[in-house]
Amino acid sequence: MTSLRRTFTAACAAAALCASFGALAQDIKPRLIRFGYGLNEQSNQGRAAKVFADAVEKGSGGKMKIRAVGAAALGSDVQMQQALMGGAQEMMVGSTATLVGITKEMALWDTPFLISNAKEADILLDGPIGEKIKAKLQEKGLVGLVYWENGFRNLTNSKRAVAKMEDLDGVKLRVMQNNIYLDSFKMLGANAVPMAFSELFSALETNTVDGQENPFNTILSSKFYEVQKYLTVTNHVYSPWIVMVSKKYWDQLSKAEQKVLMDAAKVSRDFERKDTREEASKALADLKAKGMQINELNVSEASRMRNKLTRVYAQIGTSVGMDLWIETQNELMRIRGQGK
Ligand code: KDG
Repeated sequence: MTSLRRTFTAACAAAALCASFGALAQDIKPRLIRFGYGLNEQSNQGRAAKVFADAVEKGSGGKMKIRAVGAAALGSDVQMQQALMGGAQEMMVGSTATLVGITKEMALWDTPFLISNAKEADILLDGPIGEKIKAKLQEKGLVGLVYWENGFRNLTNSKRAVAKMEDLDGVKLRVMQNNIYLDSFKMLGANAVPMAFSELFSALETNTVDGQENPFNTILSSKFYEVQKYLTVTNHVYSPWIVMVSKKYWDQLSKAEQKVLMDAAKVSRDFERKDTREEASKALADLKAKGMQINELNVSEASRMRNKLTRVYAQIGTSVGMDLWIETQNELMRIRGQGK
């Protein structure tokens, strides 16, 4: 090809690119999007919300703006889910556990001891199984963009160190508003009390409940160490968050605007997982320094708890469907086989 022809071809390509950016830019209108979340601004959830907001503004040339509102100021997870389904709020991030009443397949992520590490979490959640469950939300007026990491959950309480399952007998333990969590901790002997996260600190402070279970990050950022003396490392379940858009709002957006939100969501997901894992790796030492009495279940007690908790597996398999349950078990075997 002559150099003149190459120059002409390059000029056409550049013009086409400019035209497409131009069209893209025209397809992006000035928008203000409310993004609600439940933890405080200083938490891992709050930090990732800011990263998401910055990425949306950058990706839209400043036209689309996110107003991130934390500390459940727009409502609890359940209230925000309703607001998104009704079109009264545009976006949120919250626990998959509180979505089970809307999309029963979300119960997969409540399975005790299902996921053992970050590699398994990322492959399952970002792969076909996580996508399949996310897609189910659309039937209910929600669009799931990405999963963030809440993390591995651990037990705290104000009454005693939990060295064996029987130490949980009679402990009033707050759990998320989710039947698997409720049944699991009743099975362990606790007096499980479903409660929204936004009510939890004051319930612990007033001894309305004795304990709760959450990842180290949340125990730290929500200052539970001020009202909880004992922390028992159980890692009993890997808990995801999910970033969602109201489908009523999503369907009004152009393809270019939807791409801005999805691309920004992926940037925030990668940041959030790295940030959460870095914070979690230091959190135990921080919590000890804050005065918490920390113990780990020994191997025999941990396996007793695991054997007891796996009794909910049949309930979860029925809830999510045996095909999805078996597909998940096979995928985990495949991932674990890779590690050998
Ligand atoms: O809004 C806060 C919740 O999304 C989240 O932290 C859920 O782990 C959770 C809990 O215990 O409520």
